[in-house]
Amino acid sequence: MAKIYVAGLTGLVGSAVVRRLVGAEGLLVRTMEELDLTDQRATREFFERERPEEVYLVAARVGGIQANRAYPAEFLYQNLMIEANVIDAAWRSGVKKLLFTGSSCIYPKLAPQPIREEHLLTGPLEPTNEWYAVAKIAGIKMCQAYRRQYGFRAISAMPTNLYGPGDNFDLETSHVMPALLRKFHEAKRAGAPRVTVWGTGTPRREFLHVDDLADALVFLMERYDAEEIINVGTGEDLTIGELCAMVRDAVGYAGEIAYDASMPDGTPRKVMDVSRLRALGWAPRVGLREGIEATYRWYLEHRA
Ligand code: GFB
Repeated sequence: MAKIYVAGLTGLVGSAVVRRLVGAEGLLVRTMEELDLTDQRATREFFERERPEEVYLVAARVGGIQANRAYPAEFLYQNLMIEANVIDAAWRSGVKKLLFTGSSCIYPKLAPQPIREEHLLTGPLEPTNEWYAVAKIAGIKMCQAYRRQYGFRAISAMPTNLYGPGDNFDLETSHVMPALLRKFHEAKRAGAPRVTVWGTGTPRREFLHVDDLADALVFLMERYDAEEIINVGTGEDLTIGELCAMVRDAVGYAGEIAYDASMPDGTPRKVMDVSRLRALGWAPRVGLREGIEATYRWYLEHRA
């Protein structure tokens, strides 16, 4: 029975991985208050003491397009420190396998679509999230370097945009899906004539339910062991305008949708080529409409 440490317990991804591993003996978790992963000494002492065998490094400072551009220093520093401390301490303490997660924003702003893993570092990044992206690319390179120099079995999975239970619904710092669910819900309750969303509605995005991601990460921990990064997604995308219509229907709002073009659109499109993961035998199970409806029910139960 392997001792498994999930770094990032309270986050969207961390809580989903813990849900997916529920019942697994030897599951090790710590809240940010219990263990600050930006603190090198505390992180090393934790690994020396607990000596986990498998590590899901899904702890990170994350946020939507506005948070990324509003807090560049924090997004770069906190993610760099978490990665450097955890990957190094894991190797020093004899961890057998570590899985690191990044995000599709690591790829060039104008990468060919769908985006293949080899498109990494082939062009300029999207300016709104370059700080976070550079930190995540450093994490990928650290995994690859520790594998090359020490034979450390570190793998890197790159998920697309995520959504689901346990998400951040703050309208300033969240991603688009929770923001839209909250905006349409509050407009319906208030009887507001329209909902204003950011940008132009024309960018395209791909969305993966976080429980599908957690399932894919457990699958990769068990079956993938290579230096190359691997994309995790559905391979399908839609415009933000189409997403607004789906969320409006799920919430049952009848008003209009207006666009605030003074807010950034970000990357025009970032749909993942998921053929590498499909070839290993993994596929998502949660459809987008079904996932949106389930997440809206979760929001209604937890919004207080
Ligand atoms: O989800 P989101 O913030 O992140 O925005 P990105 C996706 C698209 O939705 C953008 C539009 O074109 C936004 O302009 N949008 C419309 C909104 N209304 C809203 C709203 O109320 N809130 C938000 N947040 N967006 C992030 C990266 O980029 O993707 C992160 O910055 C990470 O680092 C994440 O990679 C997965 O997809 O544009």
